[in-house]
Amino acid sequence: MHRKRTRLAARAHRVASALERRGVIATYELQDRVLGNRRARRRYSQQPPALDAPQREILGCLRDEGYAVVPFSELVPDPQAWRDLEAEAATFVSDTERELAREQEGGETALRRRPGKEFVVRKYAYEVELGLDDPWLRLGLNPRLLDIANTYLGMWAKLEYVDVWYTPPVDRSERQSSQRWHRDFNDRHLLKAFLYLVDVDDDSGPFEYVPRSAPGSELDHLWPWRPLGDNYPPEEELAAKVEDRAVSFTAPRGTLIFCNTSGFHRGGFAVGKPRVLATVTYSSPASLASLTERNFSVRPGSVNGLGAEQRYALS
Ligand SMILES: O=C(O)CCC(=O)C(=O)O
Repeated sequence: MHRKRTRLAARAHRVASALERRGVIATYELQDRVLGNRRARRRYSQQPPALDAPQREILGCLRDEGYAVVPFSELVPDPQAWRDLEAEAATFVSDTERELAREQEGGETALRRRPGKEFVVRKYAYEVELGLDDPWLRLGLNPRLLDIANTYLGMWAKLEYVDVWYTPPVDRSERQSSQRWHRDFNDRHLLKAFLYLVDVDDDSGPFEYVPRSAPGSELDHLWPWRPLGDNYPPEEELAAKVEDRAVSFTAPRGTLIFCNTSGFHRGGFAVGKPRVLATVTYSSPASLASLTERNFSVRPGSVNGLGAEQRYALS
């Protein structure tokens, strides 16, 4: 009797999970085709931003290859903006290294990590409240970046994730989770920006990408992106098909990489030196309505004085 109830409960759980899955997929598609994304596309087409030459060049690379690389100071030619980020980064690095040392000695620490991706120490991880005094939030809202995101996505984007990552070097062991080739689950309309805060070479786990693998590009038929799809194909099979085309972003600190990470990418396999970067994610309203959750909330009153696109990105 007990076994029978247990079997029934397991079956009910499976059925409920399958229904929930179908609900999430249906919500995503509906939001993409009819609801949120349609409205976001309309907002964009009513007021498309005027891009200057460096922004247009980045956009061209993104459209052709799915990624673009630029020195931050070329896109944001305000020396104070970079100095502020550098100073914040230095504090994050020294706090993190002190806590990592304490952890090694077996002490309690305030280090933030996400389950399943413990090899990265994050400044924020989840559930943090940010105001406009936060330089990393300001980075994501900077119109120099946001206008590129909106134009690339063809809609007013949502800012979904803001964080700074410290990836300590590990022994040469097996790659785990996002150190392996994958497509991000977040959205088919996706743009991430990674700002290197240290020099990144082969030993510090550079970001890597397979050009033209984003949805709608030449290689989108390889384990194609689907909402809640299987986004980690067998590593060797994928590598055999595309690894000779992959780009590895070894680059000096201050390098900004834009990338549509619904194409194949991996990184953070630091084996000799730590890697430190800031990252922001732009996605569509459909993603936030179904597949993802923003990692921050906005301090009340913070949006006063922002432009319409910036307020939308935070809404
Ligand atoms: O850490 C990296 O370089 C890869 C990051 C990644 O996979 C992601 O942000 O989706």
